[in-house]
Amino acid sequence: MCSKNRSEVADFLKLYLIFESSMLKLPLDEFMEQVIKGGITAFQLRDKNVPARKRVENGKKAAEFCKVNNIPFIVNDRLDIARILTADGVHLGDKDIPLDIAGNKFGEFFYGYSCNNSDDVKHAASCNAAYIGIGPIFDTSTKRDLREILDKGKIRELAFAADIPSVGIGGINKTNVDSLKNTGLNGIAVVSAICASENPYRETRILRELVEDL
Ligand code: TZP
Ligand code: MG
Repeated sequence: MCSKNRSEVADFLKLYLIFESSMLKLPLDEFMEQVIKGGITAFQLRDKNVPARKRVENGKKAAEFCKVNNIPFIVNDRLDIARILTADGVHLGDKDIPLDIAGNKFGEFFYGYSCNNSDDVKHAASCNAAYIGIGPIFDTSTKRDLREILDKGKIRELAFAADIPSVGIGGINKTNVDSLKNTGLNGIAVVSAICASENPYRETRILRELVEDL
């Protein structure tokens, strides 16, 4: 069950790092040290470009860093991997194991749900999702089969459509965070801006400062 209340969730969504090991420019341990020092507030194991065995191995290391530093550890798509790694949360989308079924069967996690329209938001709310991801906000090459890019009006509409904390996702980096002000988002989720950086500490630090003004 989600042991976090609404305001704790809203807080940890500030700077939500979604991890892809294939993008890293430095060893995993060093990367984790840097992003934690830089100020990530949540971590998601996505790591879709490596086989499951490697994903679990990377996840084990990353989860250790998160646990010691009190950072929520969330697994994308894979409830089996979430269980193996004793994750705090699981993030699902419309193509994954249905949120309602997962929530009933695997109540040990809190859930995040990807939303691109108001039906998605209604679904997330009816399944008691702890938070929603709203996007894509900008174009990005990180994800294939990208859904429709949302304009600021739509982001605002979805962010206010349900009383669930929300995080924006898709192509977000230090040059465009400012444009998300007053959209009602509680924070940003990024993959390449941090994972592909030569200096993850600096990048994280800059993004963390920027999101304080959202
Ligand atoms: N869902 C919507 S866009 C996206 C996901 C997982 C990828 C975001 O990656 P990046 O590199 O931050 O644009
Ligand atoms: Mg998914």
